[in-house]
Amino acid sequence: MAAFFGPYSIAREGSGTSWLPDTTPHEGIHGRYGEWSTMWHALFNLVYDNQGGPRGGQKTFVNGMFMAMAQRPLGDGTFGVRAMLAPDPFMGAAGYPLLLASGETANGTTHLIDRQHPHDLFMELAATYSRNLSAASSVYVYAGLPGEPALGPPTFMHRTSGADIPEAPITHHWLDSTHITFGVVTAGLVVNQWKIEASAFRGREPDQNRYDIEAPKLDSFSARFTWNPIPELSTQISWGRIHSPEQLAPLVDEDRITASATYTRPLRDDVLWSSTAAWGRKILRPGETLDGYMLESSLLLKKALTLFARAERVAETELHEDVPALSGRVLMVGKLSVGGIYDFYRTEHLKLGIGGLVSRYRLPDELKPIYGTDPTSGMVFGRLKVM
Ligand SMILES: [Cu+2]
Repeated sequence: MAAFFGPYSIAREGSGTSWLPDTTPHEGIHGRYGEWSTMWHALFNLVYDNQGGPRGGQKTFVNGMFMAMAQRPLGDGTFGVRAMLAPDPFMGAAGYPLLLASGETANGTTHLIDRQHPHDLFMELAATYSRNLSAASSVYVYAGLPGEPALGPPTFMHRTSGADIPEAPITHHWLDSTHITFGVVTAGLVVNQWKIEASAFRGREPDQNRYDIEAPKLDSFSARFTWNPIPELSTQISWGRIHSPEQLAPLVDEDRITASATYTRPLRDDVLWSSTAAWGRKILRPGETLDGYMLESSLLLKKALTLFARAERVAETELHEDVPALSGRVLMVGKLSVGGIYDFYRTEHLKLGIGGLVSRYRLPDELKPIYGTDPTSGMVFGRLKVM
């Protein structure tokens, strides 16, 4: 299968139009039907989640994704279609307990706090066309309803460093939360190891109805510059002007700036190591400027054992908006998750595994009365991966 956006290996392509390092494993079940090449893959986690402390909770749920793509040559280029679906809506509108996560809503009237929202059933329905200009350059367009604009790093479930971690990052709304947007058009230019692209998209986050296709609008803009200087490394900086992202704060716009680097390196003898460092800044207009930082790393050993860790820090205002004495304060919170997965059944295209993770937190003194002085959380999960 060719790359969707230019004359390079498809291993480089992440979610939306994002890039990963060229050393990324390209996994999937491939087919060929006349001029069409197809590929699909899937990952589902059955998770028992227990978040600690007074703000915690328990839940058993399924998350993950199914992704299918097809492409064919057209003129001097490649035409492609892609679909990605999530089982998340079946967990219910309020998502799952996740301490220090914030963003979106379950009922249209209150924020989801200390919970991760479910993703929409349709995460991506997109069409692409790229045209090669030379042996090392191309132009392309991408349109999605929904889709992912050129803003932020590759989404957490599509980058090697984070794809095996069954919980969402608490930095999601600082970095890659625009990955499901109802209405996106992106145009870009690839030259050698460089890519520059711009998107127009709908700024409003998906609403609490997770099964529908929402009305498209192109009221927000972003631009991203990506550079893969060596096969093991992909870097990006991006900027977005997001119109009225939050249903519950419709008069607030957001500027977002992100920078990230992903390093994926095959080590000796069937060992792969992948890490991502990312920074995101939300500039609320009107409102505060809030930074988020994330560092995550996964080590894949002999295709049977995966070890992972993710450390994050975010400047938060939403977590304590219902505590009158703290309302309006910007407080820094931190989280560290460490875990692993053992795949006890493996064939060429299928893996069945069991895993677990533990999370610890760094809380400012002001938040200890509401979160407890030292909450600890954990997840145990079974995983089915088709790739
Ligand atoms: Cu998301």
